[in-house]
This record gives sequence, C-alpha cells and structure tokens, in this order.
Amino acid sequence: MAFTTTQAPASASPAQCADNRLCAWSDDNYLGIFTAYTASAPALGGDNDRFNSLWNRNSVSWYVYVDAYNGGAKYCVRPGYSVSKLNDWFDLDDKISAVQKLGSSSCGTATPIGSYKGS
Ligand SMILES: [Ca+2]
Ligand SMILES: [Ca+2]
Repeated sequence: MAFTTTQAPASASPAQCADNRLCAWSDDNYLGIFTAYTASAPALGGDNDRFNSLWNRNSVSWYVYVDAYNGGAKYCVRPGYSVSKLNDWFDLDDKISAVQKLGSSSCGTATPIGSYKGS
C-alpha cells in the first residue's frame, strides 16, 4: 500500500464530541469510527475491541473494561480527560468491551488513564 497523502494531526473536536458524553474512536488521535455514550454500555456490539482513543466530556468519571459485562481489567477516565492513543496506556487499544458511567468524579480504586484535555 502506498501512502500518497499525509494526515494532519487531529484533535478531538467538541463539535463532534458533544457535552455530557463519553466519546470513543476506532483509531488513534480521535479518528475513525466515532461513538458517543450517554449511559453505561455493558456490551459494545460492533464497537467491541475497536476503540483506540477516548474523551470524557462528562462531569463524572467513566470506567472502561477489557471484558464485556464489566469484566476483566478496569480503568478510569476522569472528567475532562482524554486518551489519544490507548496503546500508550496498558496496551488498551482494541481491547475495551464495556463502559460504565459513574455517579461522581472519583475513580475509586480503579487506575486512572489519560491526560487532562478539558471538558
Ligand atoms: Ca482500533
Ligand atoms: Ca475486550
């Protein structure tokens, strides 16, 4: 495959990822197939094991799980935090299988991932 075009580094756009959502993309740097969650999803259907980047635009934290139905390893995305490359965080690219919206900004005992981007 020949690459004849270059892609400018992208940043997640609030126009695409609206307020009060957990946004997820199938590729690094907020590109590819886009999905936005307003509520917990214990099984991701066609988005299972697909996500490479995330942005939490909620005022509460979300857990992401490696296995469906909130199983396996669990990580926490705090309010306003984003992950441009899940591969940089515990090799989590193409592994997330469930997302859970929490009731507060606390991560509890879960490991936080990502860096602050703003909500
Ligand atoms: Ca992917
Ligand atoms: Ca998985």
